[in-house]
This record gives sequence, C-alpha cells and structure tokens, in this order.
Amino acid sequence: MSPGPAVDLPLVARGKVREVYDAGDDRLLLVASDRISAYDWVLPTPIPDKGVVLTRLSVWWFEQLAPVLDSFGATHHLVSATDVPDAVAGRAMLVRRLEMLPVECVARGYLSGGGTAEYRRTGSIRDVVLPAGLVEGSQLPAPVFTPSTKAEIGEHDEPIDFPRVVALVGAERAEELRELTLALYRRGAEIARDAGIVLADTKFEFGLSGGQLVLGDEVLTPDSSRFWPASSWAPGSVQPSYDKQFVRDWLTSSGWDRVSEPPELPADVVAATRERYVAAYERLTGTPF
Ligand code: Q0N
Repeated sequence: MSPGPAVDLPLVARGKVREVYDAGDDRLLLVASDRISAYDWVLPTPIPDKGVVLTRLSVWWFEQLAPVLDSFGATHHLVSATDVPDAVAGRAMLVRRLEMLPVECVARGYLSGGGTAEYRRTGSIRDVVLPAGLVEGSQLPAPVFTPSTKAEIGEHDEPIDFPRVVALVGAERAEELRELTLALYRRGAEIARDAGIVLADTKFEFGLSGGQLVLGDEVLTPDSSRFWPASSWAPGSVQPSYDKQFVRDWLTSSGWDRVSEPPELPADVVAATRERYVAAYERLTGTPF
C-alpha cells in the first residue's frame, strides 16, 4: 500500500517535493517533504530533516526580508509555522491564500545554467547586454531579472521577456515585480555572502490579496535557489552545488543513465547531504538546528 496523504485536508497542488492543502478560511497549508530531486528525477531515498530545515529556513527568510517587502508596501503570505497539524509539525507553513501571478520571478547575480546558455547565444540575458568574456559562474555586473512562466507542456519553466510580463500582469505591476525581485535578491545575497554562501540565483512567486502584492511560496531555500560555497567559488566551470553535490557526484559515478528510475542513495551520501542542509541553515541563521 502507498502511504496516504500526510494530513486530512483537500489536496490543492502537488509539486515534486511539496504539497499544498486547502486549510479553509482562505488559508493553505504548504508541506515540505524530505524528498530530494536531481537531474529532473525525484530520488527514491529521502533526506531526513530536509523538509524541516527548508521550512525553518523559509520562515527565517520571511522575517529577514520583511523590511524590503515593507519598503514596497508589500508583505509575505506566512501566517504561522506552528499552528499546523501534528503529522507535519516543523515542515509546514500555514499561509494566506493568494491570487497567484502567472510569472516566476527569477533574479540572477551570477552566470549559470540557462543564463549561461542565453549569454553564449546572444551576449545578453533578456534585455540586458553583458560584457564579453563572462564564463559559467561569473558574477554579473548587476543582478538581472529573468522571469519565466510555467510551461504548458513538460516541467521546465519557459523563459519570457519583459514585454511578455507586461502583457501578463500590466506595466505597473511588471515593473514592481522586477524591482522587488531584484531588491529581495540583493538583500538575500548580502546576507548569504556574510554566511559564506554565494546566492547565485533564486526564484520568487508573488500573489495578490485585496490588491496588495504578497510574496508567496518558499523563499531562498536550496530548492528555489542556487547556493554555492563561497570558499570554492571559481568562475570558469560549473560550480559545486552547496546542497546536492554529493548526490550528483554519487549518481554520476554510479553509472545511472539518467533515463531509467534512479537508484537508492547509500547511507553515507544521505548523511553528508543532510549535513549540508543543516549547515546551510546554521550558517545563514547563526542558530543551531
Ligand atoms: C500556490 N503554487 C505554486 C508549493 C508551491 N499563498 C498561495 N495562495 C494560493 N496559491 C498558492 C500559494 C502559495 N505559495 C502556489 N501552488 C499554489 C507553487 N507550489 C508548488 C508546490 O509546492
């Protein structure tokens, strides 16, 4: 028998590693699991405490970012991380139900992944012309807003340009999203840098509640961002991931073909990966897990 849902509430949405439940009274319950994804697969082996670590980190970031949100007349959706069902205690957030805006708001401060591909092809990222000679891992002269939308087909988000954002949400809201996304990224990257972590890029999701702009989803976690260890940052090749590097390295050396079902992770890889999530939490927040 497969395990039933963790809580007895209507399931609203299901991501690869998280679930969203209807908690009534215009509230949702966001539940983070211990599942981990790599190379577009969810692995069969959970990482103990990952859901709790990412939830606590998100809650901490919502507090850190409140002044930035305030300065835009915006807020965040978190209502409580403690008033949640026992079965998901520690790994769930009770949040305000929003009308979500159909734009994934990405900010990039470093060249990586899709950003590198776009730069090599065009010398730009979206509407921002960049200097010649940048390489995978380079810091950008200034962070760039690189929005995307949920693709109709497949699981990868589709990059969109700024006029497309304007068409989706209107000119005023589009500019507000760009400026707020960049301001949140700058503050997040500054805090992360002080903790020895490079915040290469990150994705925010926003919604509206009574006309007010509200930051939703999870924020500045390793699942929504690229975290790199600052100590080993060296542009010119793909940077090791702060959290998933042991998993990726082991999967690569295992001979797995990335097409068939992924193998179970060995206990030492699980333990080392759990330690990385805990270390990210402790370095950022300055609090023992
Ligand atoms: C919502 N998604 C997509 C969780 C996040 N506050 C909200 N109000 C209404 N809808 C949503 C939120 C939020 N957050 C956002 N789905 C529902 C992102 N999901 C993916 C799965 O995990």
